[in-house]
Amino acid sequence: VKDLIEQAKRGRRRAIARLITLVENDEKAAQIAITELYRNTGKAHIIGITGPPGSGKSTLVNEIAKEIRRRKRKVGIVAVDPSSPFSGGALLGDRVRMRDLAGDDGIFIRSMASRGSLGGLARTTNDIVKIFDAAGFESVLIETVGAGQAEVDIASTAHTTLVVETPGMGDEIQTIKAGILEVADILVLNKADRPGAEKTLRALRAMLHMDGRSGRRFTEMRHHGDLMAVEIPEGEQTDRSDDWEVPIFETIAIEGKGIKAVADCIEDHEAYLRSGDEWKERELARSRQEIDQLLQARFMEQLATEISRSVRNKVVLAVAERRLDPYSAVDELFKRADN
Ligand SMILES: Nc1nc2c(ncn2[C@@H]2O[C@H](COP(=O)(O)OP(=O)(O)O)[C@@H](O)[C@H]2O)c(=O)[nH]1
Ligand SMILES: [Mg+2]
Repeated sequence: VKDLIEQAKRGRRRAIARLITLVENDEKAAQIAITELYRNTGKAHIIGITGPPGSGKSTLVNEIAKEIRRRKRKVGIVAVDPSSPFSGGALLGDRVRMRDLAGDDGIFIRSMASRGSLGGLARTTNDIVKIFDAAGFESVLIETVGAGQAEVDIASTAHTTLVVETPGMGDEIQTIKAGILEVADILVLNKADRPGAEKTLRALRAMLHMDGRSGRRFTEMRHHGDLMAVEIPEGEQTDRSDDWEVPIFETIAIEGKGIKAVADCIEDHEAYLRSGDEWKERELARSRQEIDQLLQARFMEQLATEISRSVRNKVVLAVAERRLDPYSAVDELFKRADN
C-alpha cells in the first residue's frame, strides 16, 4: 500500500486507479491509505453537482471538466449514482459522453457502483476525493443524484455546490427538495433549449429573490401547471453564515452552451470562500460530518460484533410482538454492549 500511495501522490494513473479500487473494496485498507495520505490533502476545490436523475448532470460535469482543463487545472470526477447500476443504460451513456475526456492525463473519472449503503457510498466518496486531492488534482467534481438526505450529505461535503434543475414538465408535479436548495451555492437551469425554460427561470429567480439575497428560505416549489414557492416561516429559517448571492445560470449542456459562465462562477465562489473565513468554516463542517459518519458506522459495527445476531433478533421480535418497546430495546442492547 505504501508504494501505491507514493506513486499516487506523484499522480500515476495506474496507482490512483488501484488505490481507489482498494478503498472501495476494503475498509481497513482505506483506513491505512487515508491515514497515510491525509497530510497531503486540503488543497483541492471540491465541487458537488446534484439534481434530479436525467437533468443532465453527467453531461454538465463533462462540459465543466473540459472547461476547467482548458484553464489548466487537473480535474478528478466522482460520479455517485445509486439509481444507475453499472450495467444500466445511464452509466453506459455516462461512459460515452465522458469519452471526450479520455486520453487526457489531467482528468480522472470514477463512476461508483451502486453496491452498498449510502453511508458506505459517502465514505468511499470522501476517500476517493482525498486520493484525487493528494494526487494533485486541483478541482474535484462530485456528481450525485439529489433525491434524499444521504445524497444531500454527499453534496454538502463539497466546498461549492451546484444544483441542477430543468424546465418544468407540464402538469407533472415536481418537488424540489428543501435540503437540495439549501445546499445550493450556484443554481443551474439546464436544458434551456426545452419549452418552459423561461417560466422555470422566472420561478427560480423569484425564489432566489424572496429574501432579497438567497434561495435558502424555501421549502419547496411545485410545477402544477403553475409554479409556486413556499416560504419557510420566520424563525425556522436555516442560517447561513455567508453572504454569497446564489446566482442562476441557464445552460444547454449537450451543446456546450452557458458552460463558461458556470465555470467562471465556480472560480468566483472558490475565490470568495478562500478570501474570508468561509473556506475554513466549510472545512470544519466537512470534517465534522465526516467524523460523525465514521462514528456512526464504527458504532453500529461494534454493536453488531458485540451482540450476537440471535440476541438482536430476539429483541427485534420482542418489539414486533409488543412485549418490549423500542426505547427499552435500545437500552437493553446498549447494556449488553457495555459488558
Ligand atoms: N435537450 C437537452 N438535453 C440534454 C441537455 N443536457 C443533457 N441532455 C440529455 O439529457 C439526458 C440525461 O443526461 P445526463 O447527463 O445523463 O443526466 P443525469 O442523469 O442528470 O446525469 C441525456 O439524454 C442528455 O443527452 C440539454 O441541455 N438539453
Ligand atoms: Mg449522471
